[in-house]
Amino acid sequence: MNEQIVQLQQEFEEKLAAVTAAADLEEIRIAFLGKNGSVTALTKQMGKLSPEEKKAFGQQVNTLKNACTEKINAKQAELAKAEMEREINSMPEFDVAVPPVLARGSYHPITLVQRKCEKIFRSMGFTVEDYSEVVTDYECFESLNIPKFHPARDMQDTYYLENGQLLKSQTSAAQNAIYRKYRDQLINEGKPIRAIFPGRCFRNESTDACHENTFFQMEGVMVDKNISISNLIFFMKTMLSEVFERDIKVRLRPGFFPFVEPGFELDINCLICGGEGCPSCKHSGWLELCPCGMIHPNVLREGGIDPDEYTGFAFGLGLTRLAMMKYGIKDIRDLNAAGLTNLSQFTDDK
Ligand code: FA5
Repeated sequence: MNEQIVQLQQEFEEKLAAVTAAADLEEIRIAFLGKNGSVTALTKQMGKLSPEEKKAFGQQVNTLKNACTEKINAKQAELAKAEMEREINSMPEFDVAVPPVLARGSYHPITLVQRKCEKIFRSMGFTVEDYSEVVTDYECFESLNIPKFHPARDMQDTYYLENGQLLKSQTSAAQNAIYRKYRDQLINEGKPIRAIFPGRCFRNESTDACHENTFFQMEGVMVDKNISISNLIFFMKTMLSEVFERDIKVRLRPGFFPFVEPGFELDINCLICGGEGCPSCKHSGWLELCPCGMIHPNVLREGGIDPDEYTGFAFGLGLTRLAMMKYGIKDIRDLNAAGLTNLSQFTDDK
């Protein structure tokens, strides 16, 4: 082998063996294999050689070049591995048995209010029902005495699916199914129907401080012989005094809903402004909270119940608004905004 090549190889080996950092390795690469490096310089000598010498010399230079490249790459991998081991060894000990220091989760204010209402109504013999968010036109409107083209539909425009189903605009959409589920017990065993069904509702709505396009209601129905408006008022008063744990000013005024007759609007004195008027109550001092009324005979009949024999009441509590009043939340939109700092302040109220 050419003596110059042998010497260069030895020099390279010695320098490489002394390398302990990636930066030094790069210096060696440039010094030997770079544009002006010593191995590259060897190729420039080839012009002076005869064709035979050139061939042999060229092969030796190439072998040296490849060997240097391989050794540099291997050294690079070795240094990276050593660096990673150093990092791992310098990490603090990790004890999997130590519990993580994380903030405690909390229930959403609507969940808290819903659970509270469920507890109150359960204690009065009501069952708690679950119902789909996607319903048919029949469930949401037709069965509730709201035929097609009835103007009452205008206030409950909602989101329609291509198959004609819709996202329910009111929890009343479950009424028909509840009557059908329990009517045999009512008729054959004399057990009154007492059910509540909380759920998410959807409306095509211009949002403001007290209107959202997605909100919660809680429907309640009671059907038996001789149910009257006094029963309705009793249950509404009991529910409100237990939810708020103090006296609340309420007012009952006539209201129209095709599925009740007579129908009422139950408003509560706005607890955000104390009745003086603010954006949360549309500056009226009162907040529409719980429309209600005596179930319309057509609706009972549609549910398979004879309205000449049975009567009942129904109400549609605005759960989201109830949560606003209970916790002093001024803008309904904060409840859907997923601001965990705001929402988590209700943690301790189980
Ligand atoms: C209804 O939805 C009737 N189904 C209620 C009912 C049931 C009446 C049974 C009679 C018998 P209304 O559209 O008014 O009614 O809504 C009921 C309550 O839901 C309102 O009082 C209000 O508290 C709440 N609510 C209605 N729309 C919204 C909205 N966009 N954002 C937040 N809460 C709403």
